[in-house]
Amino acid sequence: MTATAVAHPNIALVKYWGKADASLALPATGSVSMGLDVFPTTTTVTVDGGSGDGLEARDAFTLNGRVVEDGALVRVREFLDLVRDLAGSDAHASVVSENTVPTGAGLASSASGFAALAAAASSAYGLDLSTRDLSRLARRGSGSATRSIPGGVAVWHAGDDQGSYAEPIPAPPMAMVVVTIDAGPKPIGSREAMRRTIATSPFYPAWVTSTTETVGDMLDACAAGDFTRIGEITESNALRMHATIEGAFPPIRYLNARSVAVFDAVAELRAAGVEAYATADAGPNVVVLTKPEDRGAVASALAGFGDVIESGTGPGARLVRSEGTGTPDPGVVPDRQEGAE
Ligand code: 2P0
Repeated sequence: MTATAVAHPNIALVKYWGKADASLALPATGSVSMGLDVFPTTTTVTVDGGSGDGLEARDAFTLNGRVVEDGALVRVREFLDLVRDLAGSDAHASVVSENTVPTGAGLASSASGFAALAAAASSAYGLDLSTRDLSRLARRGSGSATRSIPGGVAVWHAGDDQGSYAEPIPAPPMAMVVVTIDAGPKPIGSREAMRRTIATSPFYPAWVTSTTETVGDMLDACAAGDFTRIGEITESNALRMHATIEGAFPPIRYLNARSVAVFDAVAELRAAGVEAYATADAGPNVVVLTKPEDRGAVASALAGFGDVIESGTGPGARLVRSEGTGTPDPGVVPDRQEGAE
């Protein structure tokens, strides 16, 4: 009853910022992302043979070789409770995770983390979920993890519990350049920052209305293979999200002077004829969307701003090992769209 899965982070081209239902992790709007092929998380879940009242309290979580005993362990246990409910099990588990994302730096470490945990835990508990149901399950761990299950360019649908999942969409070839300005923990986590934005930012209703329209525009641009339009929408939507967050009280500002300098440098690249568009999540780091043939030039141009990593479009979450679980041979997560729940 052991399974290992690998998942990658994703960067939203149209952002998720705000929940319609926190208990079911339903987003207020849809969102669209590109999965990365760097910063993988590898997670092994081993289900103990024993079971019984209270044993699930003994779930253990090791991250990058260190035993975790704080709020992150609580989140992992609550997620395992969901898996146990689906599997009809009360056995506890050990979770061992190697995460290469700079944790807490606003590069969505929870996306790859909960996507890998969803894939590994569901297999270790003997579930055989479709990609759609795996995406719905990952959503309950962390919203952005929903989009790391399919990988590639994906849309995460707003909707009810059944209808809120991510699926791949056709899109032109794309690459990203991640400019890590600061890999330290961010001052306020995105979950709390979302709550404060909803409660206090006067711009939030406009964010929800405009982003709902923007998702449609982005789907049209992706279907048309219009890279320029995809880039323009991406940068605009990121700045709208940050403006909305900055409108909270007390204010929250994730971008710093160096982040803004990267946005300026990207505008200069465009003026020089290189197609590049900047985005940023809940932290100061900037990610630049570009064409695959331009990624090297963009990375060189931005090398003075921080650590620069190039990424292509990455794969979906996949099982790499599965022993004694009764699930099919390890491989790519089954690409079925109909639910097994
Ligand atoms: C996104 N972010 O679309 C947006 C843009 C950050 C900025 O999803 O509360 O860790 O676990 O659902 O997924 C980060 O938020 O939040 C995020 P929860 P999550 O990628």
